Amino acid sequence: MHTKAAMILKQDITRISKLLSFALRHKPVDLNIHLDENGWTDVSILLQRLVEKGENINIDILKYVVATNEKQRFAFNSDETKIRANQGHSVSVQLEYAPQQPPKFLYHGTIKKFMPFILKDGLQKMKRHHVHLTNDIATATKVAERRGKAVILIINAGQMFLKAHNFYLSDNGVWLTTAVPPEFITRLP
Ligand code: HQG
Repeated sequence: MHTKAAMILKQDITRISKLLSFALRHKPVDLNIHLDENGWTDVSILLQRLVEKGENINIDILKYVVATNEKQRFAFNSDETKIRANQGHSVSVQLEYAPQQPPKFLYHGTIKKFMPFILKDGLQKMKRHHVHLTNDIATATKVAERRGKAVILIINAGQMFLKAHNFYLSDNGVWLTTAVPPEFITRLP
């Protein structure tokens, strides 16, 4: 299915994926595209803009980039005329994920220097729409290691849920919530 795209270099895929992440989550104006209120943008216009930017891209390559993205950061709509980022936005969009019951425990990876603030104020969404949580320690560790030595926090999501905190599961398996108060956080020894 992806044969036409098979010759594209890994570095090209990475660059296109980063361009997409940035435009679809943070700054659509950089690519001169428009996101609708649910974060979707028109695929043919997006392709045109990428070509104008000098990218050697077509629909097959775009599908390949989306399908092979290791964190499944992007999704097409059902007829593949629109594309959006699954999570991670700083621009205001309604992803419309339905609230759902989380596992008893979730994890968040951070670094030591943020700990005094996190213990005092809890986990905050900072520049994004939500706090990002995972159901496995390995992913939390990877997220933390973007910044330094990992500190892994265990989030008592079951208790939070009982106390009416909403949780959402993004299409690429990231658990999202608005904030995690300090009483639901313990540090993994
Ligand atoms: C920290 C990447 C001070 C928080 C990753 C984190 C993830 C606080 C940073 C996704 C705080 C925010 C999200 C508080 C939280 N005071 N610092 N009260 N509360 N923090 O990038 O979770 O590659 O917005 O611990 O893999 O690191 O973009 O969140 O260190 O899935 O797809 O503030 O981004 O995915 O950083 O990462 P971020 P995150 P993508």
